[in-house]
Amino acid sequence: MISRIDLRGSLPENLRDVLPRAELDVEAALEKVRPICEDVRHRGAAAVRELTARFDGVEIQSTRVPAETVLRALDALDPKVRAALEESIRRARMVHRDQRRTDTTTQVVPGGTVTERWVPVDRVGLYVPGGRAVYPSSVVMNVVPAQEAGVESLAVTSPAQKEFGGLPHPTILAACALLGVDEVYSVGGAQAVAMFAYGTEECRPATMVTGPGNIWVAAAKRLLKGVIGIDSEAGPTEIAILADSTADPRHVAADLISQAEHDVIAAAVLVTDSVELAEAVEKELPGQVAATRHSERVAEALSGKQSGIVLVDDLAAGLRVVDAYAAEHLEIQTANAAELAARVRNAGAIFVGPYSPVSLGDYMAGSNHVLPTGGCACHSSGLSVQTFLRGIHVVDYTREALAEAAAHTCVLADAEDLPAHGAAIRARFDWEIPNQ
Ligand code: HSO
Ligand code: ZN
Repeated sequence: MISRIDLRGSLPENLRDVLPRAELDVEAALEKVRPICEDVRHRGAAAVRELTARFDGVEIQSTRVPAETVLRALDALDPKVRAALEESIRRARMVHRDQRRTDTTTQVVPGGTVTERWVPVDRVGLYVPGGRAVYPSSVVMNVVPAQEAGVESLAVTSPAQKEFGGLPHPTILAACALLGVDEVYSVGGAQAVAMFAYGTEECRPATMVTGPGNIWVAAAKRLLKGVIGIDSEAGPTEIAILADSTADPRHVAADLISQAEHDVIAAAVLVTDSVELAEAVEKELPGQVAATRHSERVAEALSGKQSGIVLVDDLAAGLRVVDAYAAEHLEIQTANAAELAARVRNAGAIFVGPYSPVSLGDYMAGSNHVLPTGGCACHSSGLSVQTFLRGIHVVDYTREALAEAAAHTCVLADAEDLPAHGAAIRARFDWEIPNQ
């Protein structure tokens, strides 16, 4: 069901290469996505509607969902789902509100200050996947940080669904209504990213597009980055668990299955120094997989080459492995979990101890679940308030403070053979550089 990778003995130099990982060929998708984006650029909403008919199999009159339809979706929402979404929003708001930045002013010299001013981007397009994956929770995870950052204009897009008359899934609409977002589009795939990048008659261009999506969305983000700001390109979901002999194999198996449930190419990796735990998890998996609703999908994900159980000599080696892997989600299920977690350097999010499973983070912990995948956690973070802010340096020097910096500035300008830079300083002092 799940393969074993035995790294006992010494760890190889090219650790990352020997670890299981899903391959997603975004480069290959670029060629298919390029004409789609060009079409939207030149023909606007008509192109978006035609592409929706071609790829989603549904004719839509307008790409924009009427605001009343968004609001009305709330009436049909199961009250239990509503209460759970409200609690999810409340917790996410608590965490993201605390991420807000305050401007800082540094006095470099008397009369010379630099202020870092945090300014939200003007308008954000948020992509929420549809189709097999209907994730109202992802609406929460995208919208809450943008709102807490102070973004004024927010638009959500999610693929048109045939069975809902070309609208996005009603739970997605209801989640938008709960969050106070009434600008919603029934557009998915690469054409959604192009719509936000270039704008159409029905949708104003956005400054930035964020949110997870399939390979076409990832390719369009890569292609249009620069025309529009993007967050990271989200790939298939991954869970890594670092566990020792104290971990409960039933929990470990359940957690691996929980993220394998997302996709046949989702990755589930257990790293352990305990052969007994590895064997117990291997024994536990078939029963739990057979009993789960999406057992075929889960079985395919677990037996794929992107998943596996990695055996290591000790937890120090385990730490090196999980750092090399840089998982989207990392659970630590060991005796001294908090202490080990503090030593991890690369992970999208870390889940500490037996009572912090990834599923909690997906919905209710208050943390964000839009996280870097594919090893990008070694250089990128998940969505946060920071994603939607820019830090602008505001430089304010008096004549005296400039005079004090003039000589050094002119020396560096000359050293770079850029004398006009120096002249811009000297002009202010009748072309005389004050002596140091
Ligand atoms: N685990 C997914 C997010 C999600 N799970 C949404 C359930 N719904 C990627 O972090
Ligand atoms: Zn999940």
